[in-house]
Amino acid sequence: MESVDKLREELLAAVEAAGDLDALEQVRVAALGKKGRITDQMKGLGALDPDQRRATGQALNTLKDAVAEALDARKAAMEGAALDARLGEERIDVTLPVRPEETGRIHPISQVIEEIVTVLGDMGFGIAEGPDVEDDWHNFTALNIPADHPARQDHDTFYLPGPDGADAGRLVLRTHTSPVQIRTMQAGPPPYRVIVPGRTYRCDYDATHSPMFHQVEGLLVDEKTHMGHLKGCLEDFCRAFFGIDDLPVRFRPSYFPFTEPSAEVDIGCTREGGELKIGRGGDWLEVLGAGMVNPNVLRNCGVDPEKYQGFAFGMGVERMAMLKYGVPDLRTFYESDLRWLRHYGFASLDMPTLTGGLNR
Ligand code: 2U9
Repeated sequence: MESVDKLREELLAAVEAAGDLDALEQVRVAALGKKGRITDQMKGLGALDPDQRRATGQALNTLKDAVAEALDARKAAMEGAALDARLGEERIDVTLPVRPEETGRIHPISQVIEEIVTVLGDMGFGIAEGPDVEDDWHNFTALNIPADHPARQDHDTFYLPGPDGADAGRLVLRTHTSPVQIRTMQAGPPPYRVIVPGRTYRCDYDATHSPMFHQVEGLLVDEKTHMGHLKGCLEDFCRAFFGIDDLPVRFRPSYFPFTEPSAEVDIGCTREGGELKIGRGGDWLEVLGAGMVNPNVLRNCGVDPEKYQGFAFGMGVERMAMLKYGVPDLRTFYESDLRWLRHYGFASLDMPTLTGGLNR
């Protein structure tokens, strides 16, 4: 048998002398492995007399623990030093600006919906959504649109064939988002303050019309709501959306079956040498339709028009985007031309906020 003290001295010295993790592992195997020196000594215990066996056994166990502990400590020190060295070498310069990347662009339609919703959401409107495929009652009848109204005619509206191909019971691709306001009113009692962004469908196609387009409509119904509320709301909206504090806004009488009185909303602009400029100036540009909700519409939804009044408005998202960002042809919104999107699109982190500005 070797002297336990000598063995301790040698093994601890070997642990200290190990220069790297591989060398340390070799020391561990040579001391504690199956054929290691401590294991060897343990195997020899059987040849000793009982008193010696107990004493040497205890001493070897203590030695084993001490060597294992020294190995662990040395390993932790080596790993700590390696980590310190790496951290010293691999320092990241967080002051470097991000590299420009091809990360894709936000489509102007998404951006403008987000901008409209940001302004109106801040005024207290909530967002409502509904189906693109509607029934005749929600899309037309409830909105006080008469049976012989041109909008109902086949050449303006996409109809889906009814049961057995009949006209009766046929469904329709909604021609406006207004059926969502009808559904909102049917779902519970007033007051209502909702805006409805969404896709709409009309059988039309040229530089300013597409068979699928987007609208944002708004509805507010409460007791004592009047035209002054409508005017203030839309004046504020136009000024915030176009980012012009003193933008002239005017209300011009119009007609819609679902509102009475009705108005078209114009903003001030100039047209010089064919170039449109929104802001000051003696010319006008139509941006919205609006009015006080027709009492028949309220009644159709179970709302008492003697007690409640409301205002409503609607706008075409493509038109708002074309005016604000100077897009000349509506059809380009749907061509998926990447060069166009790089030009007219928005960076993904440039989402609109009222404090940061709507179009940074
Ligand atoms: C309910 C009651 C009234 C929504 C309104 C307009 C006027 C309007 C057009 C703008 C451009 C459609 O995209 S566009 O062609 N919209 O002129 N929309 S009032 O009136 C409603 C809606 C729902 C229950």
